[in-house]
Order: sequence, then structure tokens, then C-alpha cells
Amino acid sequence: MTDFDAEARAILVGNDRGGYTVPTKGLYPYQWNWDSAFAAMGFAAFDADRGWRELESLMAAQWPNGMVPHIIFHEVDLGYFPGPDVWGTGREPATTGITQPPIAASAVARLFAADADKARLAALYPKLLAWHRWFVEYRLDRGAVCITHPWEAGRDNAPDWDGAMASVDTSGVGEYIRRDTAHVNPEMRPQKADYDRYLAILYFGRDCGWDEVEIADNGPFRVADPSMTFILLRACRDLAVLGAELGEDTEEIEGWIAVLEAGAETLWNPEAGHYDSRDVRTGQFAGSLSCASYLCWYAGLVDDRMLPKLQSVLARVRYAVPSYDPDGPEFNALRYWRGPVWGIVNYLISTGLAEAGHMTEAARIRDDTRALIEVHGFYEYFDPLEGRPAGGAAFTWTAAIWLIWAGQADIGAN
Ligand code: 9WN
Repeated sequence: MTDFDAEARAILVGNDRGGYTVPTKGLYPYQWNWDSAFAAMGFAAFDADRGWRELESLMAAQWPNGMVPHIIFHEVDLGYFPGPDVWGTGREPATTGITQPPIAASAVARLFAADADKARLAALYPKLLAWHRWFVEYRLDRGAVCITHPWEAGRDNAPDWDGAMASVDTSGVGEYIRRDTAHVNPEMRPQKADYDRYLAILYFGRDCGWDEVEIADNGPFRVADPSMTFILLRACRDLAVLGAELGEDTEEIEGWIAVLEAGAETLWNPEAGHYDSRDVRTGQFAGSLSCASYLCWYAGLVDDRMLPKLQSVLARVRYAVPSYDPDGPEFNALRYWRGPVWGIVNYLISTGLAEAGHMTEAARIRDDTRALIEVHGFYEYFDPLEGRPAGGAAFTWTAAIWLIWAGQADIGAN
């Protein structure tokens, strides 16, 4: 075990709040959905039981309709805004009313490979199935997965949403006090215009009682998104394998996979020549080459159309993979999802590339991620041009991907 491995383990243990993990101290004091899935995989590298517990606590917050919320507010902390009172979902424990990328089934697959506990798998399986069914029932547009709020994609202020966000009416938002900019440099965070819209969309959901049909019909924001589509596609493939392990009939899941594969094709922007987000309200592509575009291999698609674009981006940055095209008009090396490198996305992209046999690109992305962490520490994200660390420190998911991938010798061992 290296010193970095030891530090990564210590970060996970230090961010453990007793059965669930916070992403980082201060800035994010609650349990986040996809963060927890990465945390579980990280824990499983040295404590399988703690890995299972992370996912069990996440899935325990599932709503009756199958949705698994994006944040679980276990203990109120005034250092985060918007907190449980703003969301007003009436759930116990309190949660937000939106979801996040469904990494959980893929995390369970990894846990089960490390610790084949069939009883624990059998308890989680129907919950994962219900969550995926919820996506298929409420969130598909031409087979692609839609987000109803930028926070759902986990790529909050990506340029992908700029067009759709521009038409969100913020006149009813009023005054509020952000907390995030008290924890980290405001230059590294979304701007006030973004937060006004985040809140306007939130208020619409709250005011209709988080009614998915009303949100689908009249919500202020609905975008079909490659990251959610590719991640759900991968999660369904992993879930089908888990179902077979339990002797379940997986025909329903196989049907979803076919629908999502067709949906993924609707996100191919022929003019720009890459996978792209599509505003469901207007039918317009965003024209945004983002890190989500490279998740096609992770989704298991046999499709190398993105390879030249990826190679071109790799040649233009010191540290891969920038969350947005470094030569794009909206590029900003430090501002959150408008340029910086995110270790978890790198893990997903590189895993897919390695599985598809693109070892050179997979290794480059892994090596860059490792170098960023070794030189700067376990930060939330990094500048792709100079490597400057950004956001929160001692970050759970950065520690997790170190333990399962970035700090490991074997690139194909994911
Ligand atoms: C809102 C916790 C989360 C991640 C998201 C990331 C950021 C939250 C915020 O932090 O979003 O959900 O307040 O900025 O964008 O991907 O899950 O790490």
C-alpha cells in the first residue's frame, strides 16, 4: 500500500458519517446519490461491508415511485443551500425531489465481484430495478434520458444547458443567500444567474408536489442528456448480469437496453459530429462538446465515431479530460463544469475506452488523473491546462477513484 492509498482510505473514513459518506467536509454536508455510488466502490477496495452499507443507505431513501433522490439530508446543516426546507418534499429522512446519475447498479456489480453476498444483492436488486423503471416510465424522450434540472446530470453549470436555461423565468425567485461561495473561491463555482435558474426550476417542482407528469408537460427545463443516457445504459447492462446471477428473468431490462441504445442515437448531432445534449422543448442540440460525449464506450456502444474528437482534445490539453471543449466559446479552466477535469468522469471514460480496446487513450486519461492527484491532492476537480486544484479538498469520490483505478497499476482491471 502506498502513502496515497493510505491517504485515500483515510479520506473515505474521515468523510464517513456512520453508514453514509459526505462528499467533502463543509461544502457538501449531506449524502449525494452518485457520490455515494463512487464511495461504495472505494470502500469495497478495503472494506466490503462498508461498501454495501453505503449503497444500502442510499437505496433506503428511495421514493415510493422508484425515484432515488439526489441528496439525502440526514442531519440539517446550515452550511449548505438549498437545504431541506427549500425542497419541501415532506420525506423522512428529508431529500431533494430530483435524481442523479444512476451509477448505483454498476457499483453493486463491482461490490458483488469483490464480495459475492447474494442476500445483500437480492435485497438491493428490486430497488435498483424500480429506479431504472422510473427512468423509463417518466424520463425518456425518443429513448434518451431527460433531466428536469441541471443538478440531475451532476454537471451543474455545463455549457450543455445554456440554451435551455436561457428561457427559464426567474422573476419569482427573490432574495436568497448562497453558502457554497463561503466555502470555495466563487470563480470556481456557478454564477448567480445559474443559481436563480436552479431555484426557479426547484420551485416549479415543489409547487406541483414533484409530480413527474406535470414536470414533463410544463416544467421549465427538460433536456435529453448523453451522460444520463450512457450511464443508465451501462447500469442496465450491469443490472441484467446481476439479475441473471439471482436467477431473475431479465427480459424487461433487455427491452430497456434496446430502447436506450436507440435513444443514444438521437443524441448524435450530425452537424457537429459528436454526441450532444438536446433541448426537448425546442428540439435544438446544444452544440456542446463535453466530457459526457465520451461516455459512449462506457455505455457499451460499439461506436468509434467519437475517437477522433477525443484524440484531438487530448492533444490540446495537458491534463485530460476537460469537461468542455478547450477551444469552445464557453471554456473556463476553473469554473466547475465549464472546463475543469473531474476524476470520476475520467474513471468512467477510461473504463469504457479500455473495454473497447483503446488502451492508449485509456492509459493517458488514467495517468493524467494520477498525476493531478499526486501533485495536488484529492481535490474535487482540476484545471486541464495547468493542473491547478479546485473546489473542495479531501474529496470522497476522488479518493474512491484513486483506490479503484487512478492509483492502480493495471489499466484493464476495472
Ligand atoms: C448540487 C456533490 C455534488 C456532485 C455534483 C456537483 C456538485 C451540488 C452543488 O456537488 O453539485 O448537487 O451544490 O454544487 O456538481 O456532481 O454530486 O459532490
